[in-house]
Amino acid sequence: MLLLHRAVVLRLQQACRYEITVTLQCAGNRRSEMTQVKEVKGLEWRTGAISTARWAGARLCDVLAQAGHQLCETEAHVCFEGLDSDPTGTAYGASIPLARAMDPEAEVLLAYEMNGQPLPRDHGFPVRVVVPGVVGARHVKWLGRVSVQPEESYSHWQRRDYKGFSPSVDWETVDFDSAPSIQELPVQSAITEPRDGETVESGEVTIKGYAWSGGGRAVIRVDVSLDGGLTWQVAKLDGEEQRPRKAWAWRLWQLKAPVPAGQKELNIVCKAVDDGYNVQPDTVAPIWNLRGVLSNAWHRVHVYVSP
Ligand SMILES: Nc1nc2c(c(=O)[nH]1)N[C@H]1C(S)=C(S)[C@@H](COP(=O)(O)O)O[C@H]1N2
Ligand SMILES: [Mo]
Repeated sequence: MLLLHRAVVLRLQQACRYEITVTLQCAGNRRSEMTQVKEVKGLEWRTGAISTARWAGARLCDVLAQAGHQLCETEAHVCFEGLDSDPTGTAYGASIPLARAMDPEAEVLLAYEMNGQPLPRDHGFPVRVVVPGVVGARHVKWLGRVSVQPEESYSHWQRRDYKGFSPSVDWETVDFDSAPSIQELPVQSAITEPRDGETVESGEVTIKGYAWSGGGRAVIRVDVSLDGGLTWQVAKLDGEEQRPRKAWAWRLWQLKAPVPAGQKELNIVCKAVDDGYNVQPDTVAPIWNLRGVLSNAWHRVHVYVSP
């Protein structure tokens, strides 16, 4: 067990420093689109529950190795506790499998810097966990304790939340023990420009957005449609080429396309493909779930063309 007091933070800073760019996405990103199908429990996130930063810190695998842990504890999990607690006094907690934590290629960090500065308070000062390619809920902030346990964290957020279910499951019938906790997230993309309901100039339209996939899978293509998905054009991916199996950061993308003459409205759609050729589902109803997580259907915005 490792209690994170000042001396430990100092020791982490003396360990070998790693810096990586990682996108962190909340399981509830784009939940508001699920609400349009049927009511769900949770904050009404649109496309903004995702962000990307440069994180620096010590690798968790190095810290665990120093503490004498080995990969032979195959079924074990690394449990994290935050220093924050809910109104009942229970600390925030989550866990990841030891196998990921011990894998140097997985680059799990105990991060003390964000974008070259000490972690801001809101993002977990003094130390937070960064688990590249994995759902935001496991990136525990204000880290207070790390422990290796035979089972997953017993926290509410590991066992009674952040799990996916069939659209037919409701709060009467849900059995949280029947589904695995969300770890790696599925392929995702969204349009950030233009906004839904906006009026764009005739002639040419510029469409921008983000695309990302979990588990280090690289985005290999983003398809964009101006006619609701009948015809498609391939967007230009900006930023750096991603490392194979370590594509932790999103790709921003854009497409400049002529607006077909006489068009009064456009139904803009985007969808991404990752290097496993995983694609996004076309509509949200078949992936609806009671907690509104894993919402990754084609993203659609409807705009008007100025006459
Ligand atoms: N200690 C603690 N860590 C936490 C949380 C929390 O409530 N307490 N929320 C988690 C969730 S659900 C998400 S999506 C991310 C959000 O990270 P950010 O605030 O840096 O964007 O933090 C995770 N880590
Ligand atoms: Mo979240």
